[in-house]
Amino acid sequence: MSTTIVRGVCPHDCPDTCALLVTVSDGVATEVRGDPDHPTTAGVLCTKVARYTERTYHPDRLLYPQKRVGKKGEGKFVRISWDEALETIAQNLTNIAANNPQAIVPYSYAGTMGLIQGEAMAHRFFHQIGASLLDRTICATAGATGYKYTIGASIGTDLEQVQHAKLILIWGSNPIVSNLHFWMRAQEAKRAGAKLIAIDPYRSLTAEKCHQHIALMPGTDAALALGLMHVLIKEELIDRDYIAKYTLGFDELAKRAEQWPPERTAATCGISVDEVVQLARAYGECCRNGDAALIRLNYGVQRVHGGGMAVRNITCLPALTGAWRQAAGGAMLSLSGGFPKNNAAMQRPDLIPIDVIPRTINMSTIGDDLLSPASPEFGPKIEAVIVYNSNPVAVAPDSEKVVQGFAREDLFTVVLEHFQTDTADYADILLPATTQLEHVDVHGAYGHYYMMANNAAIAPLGEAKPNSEFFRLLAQKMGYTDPCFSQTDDQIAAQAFRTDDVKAMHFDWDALKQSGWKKLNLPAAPFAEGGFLTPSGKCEFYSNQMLHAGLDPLPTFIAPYESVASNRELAQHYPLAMISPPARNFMNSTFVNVKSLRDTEGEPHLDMHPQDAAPRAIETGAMVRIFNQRGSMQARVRVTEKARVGVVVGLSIWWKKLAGDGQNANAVTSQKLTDMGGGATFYDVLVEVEKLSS
Ligand SMILES: Nc1nc2c(c(=O)[nH]1)N[C@H]1C(S)=C(S)[C@@H](COP(=O)(O)OP(=O)(O)OC[C@H]3O[C@@H](n4cnc5c(=O)[nH]c(N)nc54)[C@H](O)[C@@H]3O)O[C@H]1N2
Ligand SMILES: Nc1nc2c(c(=O)[nH]1)N[C@H]1C(S)=C(S)[C@@H](COP(=O)(O)OP(=O)(O)OC[C@H]3O[C@@H](n4cnc5c(=O)[nH]c(N)nc54)[C@H](O)[C@@H]3O)O[C@H]1N2
Ligand code: SF4
Ligand SMILES: [Mo]
Repeated sequence: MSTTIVRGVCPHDCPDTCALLVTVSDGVATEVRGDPDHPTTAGVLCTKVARYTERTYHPDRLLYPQKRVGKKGEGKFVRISWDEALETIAQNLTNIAANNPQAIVPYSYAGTMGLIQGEAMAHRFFHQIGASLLDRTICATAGATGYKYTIGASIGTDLEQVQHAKLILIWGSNPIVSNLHFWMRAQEAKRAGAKLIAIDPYRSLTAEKCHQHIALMPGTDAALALGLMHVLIKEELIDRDYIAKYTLGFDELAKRAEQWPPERTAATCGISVDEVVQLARAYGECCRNGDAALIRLNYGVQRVHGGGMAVRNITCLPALTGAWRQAAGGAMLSLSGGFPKNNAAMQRPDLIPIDVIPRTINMSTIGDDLLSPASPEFGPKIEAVIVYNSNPVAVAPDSEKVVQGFAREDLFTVVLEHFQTDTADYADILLPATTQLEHVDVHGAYGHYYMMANNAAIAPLGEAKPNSEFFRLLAQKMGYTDPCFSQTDDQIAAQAFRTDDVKAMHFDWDALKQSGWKKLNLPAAPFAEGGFLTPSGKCEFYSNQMLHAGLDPLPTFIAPYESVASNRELAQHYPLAMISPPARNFMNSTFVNVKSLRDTEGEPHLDMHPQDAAPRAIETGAMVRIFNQRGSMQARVRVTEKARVGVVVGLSIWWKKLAGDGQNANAVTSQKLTDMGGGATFYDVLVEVEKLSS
């Protein structure tokens, strides 16, 4: 028996991007472990990925190409050859492209975060054919845009500093679930005396373990940040020297913050005046004492109408107090901007034909877009969708529309997948993709600063192929001759980062494959002496770029589209705010079909405060219908004070076909977009809840 250990990377959409050690015996992967030598992984994986072999060798894996024989959505397919599959796809796309290639739309997100199996060969292919572009907004663009206006780029506090912080605000983030290796370091800080404060409408697993939990209403974080500024400035808990040297627009900001006394802030956020004042003092005094105050804000704050502004306002705080002076202070959202990715070489936008000006489809409005007729504003009707690394029928908002769109008889749909997901049921051609154990990839990360290499540990199962190989073969079938379409995955990987960039320190793919990981060359305290990446080089309290984009150039509060305070008419029918953040044992909709993990989650639940449950005669264990003007879903209620009054919580994202009623939380979410970045507003939803009779 031959046993080897292969170096890999966790491919999932998680900030931690863990280094894996895969044990392979006689060609079979028997164990996946965290690399104990990788500084941020530290030998620890989450329960989901510790079970990666269970997912890889799952009896339901798609192992050969199939074509649809039943109705769309019915899920009936028959086996075909790869050649028939490629021939059918090439024919359909050629016919559509002859009329207008913009009728072809890619749909992908972060099933894998790998740069090769993500958007390298795929982008080259869609660029060459002249397809519509896809704006990948479903997760992070609102916050990324707000952060960029203020700080300049997605760069922040290094994860490897977190254990030195003395105060950590965990703001719209649930790291026990979604950022485990941050949580490990936050606990180290806690043991060394740090105070942890969670700011979250829900008493999440993380909030439960913090010293304090401030349960504000969803979508009100921008107001809380303004209230904190008010107190910090009024009580002179600010760093005048840092402000003078490294920020822009303090006087205007101070005038704006003047309008947000603790009373107004508390009323807007649904919290107490004391919570506002004490939080500002804890933060300001920590910075004043020269201790590190860290804000771990995360995407939970930005899935609402004013989500971009919320992130912007929060990221003004560390510049106001000089928290950036400490390496463990400052703020963390995404660290992806540290990586000198070579998108031009990987994705080849230069291949777009000169006579094509591609339109951009926003992935968060795929429901409406699939149902749109041709028009001068919209462009041609969508005639073909190629889905890879995503499960839109489960994850995209306003699901009823998404389903109607994918059910269109005149839409040609290709899905590349590991499993027959909710989306796969609507495919005309369903193709088997390899998992991370079966292909090569190169990764950056968004929660640490290591470049990472994934080696293939085992041969592809059945007839599965990497995404890159599918697009390579399709390009050949289409007769594309650019040499980039014959590059191997290793050749593509070698171009992933700019080899001459000091940050990547002469990136060398062969060396990275051997070592598994290498840290970027970045300063420990990125903004200790300014050096922001904004146009002014300062932290921009006042942003001219925002003014030009038609936004308020100063921090402000933008109310949710749907809340009791901002939409009284709607709230008469649907008085409860609903959020649907990630469940611990799922990764978005991935792993929902792994039985051991699904069994741990049980069934779709709705957490509801006793004061909201009692008037509806709902008790723990009752089945309820959650509904609004867009749709409805069923769940089993847990009456608990974990949900604050006025907010119900349904952890997500279930496969619809594995839920009793064939629905999930996206039955009620909306396609409205955030204030900036065109993001989805998953946590900006009003619903009503009623008990089902039996
Ligand atoms: N186990 C697991 N890990 C995951 C994922 C998963 O599905 N499962 N998904 C991955 C992905 S794609 C992402 S983007 C990240 C997401 O992980 P996070 O960035 O942590 O974001 P969310 O889980 O959306 O929300 C985090 C917390 O924000 C709270 N929240 C909701 N609305 C608001 C609000 O208006 N204000 C405030 N202050 N808090 C609010 C929620 O209750 C939740 O506890 O996690 C990644 N990691
Ligand atoms: N209600 C609600 N909806 C949400 C959210 C929420 O909090 N609440 N969160 C939103 C967020 S933050 C995100 S990021 C999105 C996530 O949306 P998606 O990125 O669509 O994430 P997944 O549901 O995990 O689907 C990824 C799919 O890719 C497949 N896959 C993985 N690796 C490969 C590969 O190498 N090749 C191919 N071809 N396929 C592969 C997996 O099997 C899986 O089915 O969901 C969003 N939707
Ligand atoms: S999902 Fe996150 S925590 Fe789990 S193994 Fe992957 S990178 Fe690590
Ligand atoms: Mo996400």
